[in-house]
Amino acid sequence: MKTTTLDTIIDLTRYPIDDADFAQTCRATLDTTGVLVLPNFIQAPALDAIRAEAEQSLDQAYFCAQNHSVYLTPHNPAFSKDHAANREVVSSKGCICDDIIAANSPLRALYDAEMFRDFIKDCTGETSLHPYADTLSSINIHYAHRGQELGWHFDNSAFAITLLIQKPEAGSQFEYIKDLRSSDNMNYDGVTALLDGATIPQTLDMDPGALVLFRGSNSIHRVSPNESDTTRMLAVLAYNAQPGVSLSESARKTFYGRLS
Ligand SMILES: O=C(O)CCC(=O)C(=O)O
Ligand SMILES: [Fe+2]
Repeated sequence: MKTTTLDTIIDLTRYPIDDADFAQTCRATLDTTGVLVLPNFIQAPALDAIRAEAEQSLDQAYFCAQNHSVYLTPHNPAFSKDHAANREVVSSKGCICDDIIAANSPLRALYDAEMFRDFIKDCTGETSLHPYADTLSSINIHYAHRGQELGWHFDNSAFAITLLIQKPEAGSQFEYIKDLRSSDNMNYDGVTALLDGATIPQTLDMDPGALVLFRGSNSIHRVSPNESDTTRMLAVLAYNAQPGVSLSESARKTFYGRLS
């Protein structure tokens, strides 16, 4: 499928992303709730093309599983192994990188479109957004087969942009607690209660074609294990506030299995 104009990818009638009032409404939602979900943001034919590309590229995905703390920090010897700072959760997924995404993919057209980037700036308050300097990190597609999950974590980045491509029949629920921590309060007790199952998180409903903006640096979140034989497929669009930034070599090695 050849997609060159943005209106073949985004439903611009329902979502006039270049309209200042619309963008302000989106920003207010993101600011108050920590998340913005735009259902059916992607037009059906473009979503079909993205799903076909994701399916065709699956055999090139790098699958890995990691144990990590919810804070994504190394073991802290000041605390015990069972302390919230050190307790380990598991994340297991597959990933294909930007260099696998086709030049004519609707994902790339969307990622590169100035109108879309301006909308993301309007929503997040960022003044400039740039692609990654490395060849792998700007557009990724994540895969989760049966049993695979993303463990509880706080993001390192201020916000994330995702696009659900395919949804399993069961499991793979996006769960979160808004502002469980703040920049100056790790809230170990709150994290312990969640990991012990004493706190019930909120669930975010999303269907294929939805655009999701999520502020995850203080809002803990996870994607529960896929409980079906339909693979969860999700595109992640990543920008930087500064030009010329590469994802760290250690992160590329860990998540992509290669540096370039
Ligand atoms: O898979 C998702 O919906 C969320 C992904 C996520 O939280 C992350 O990549 O940090
Ligand atoms: Fe995350």
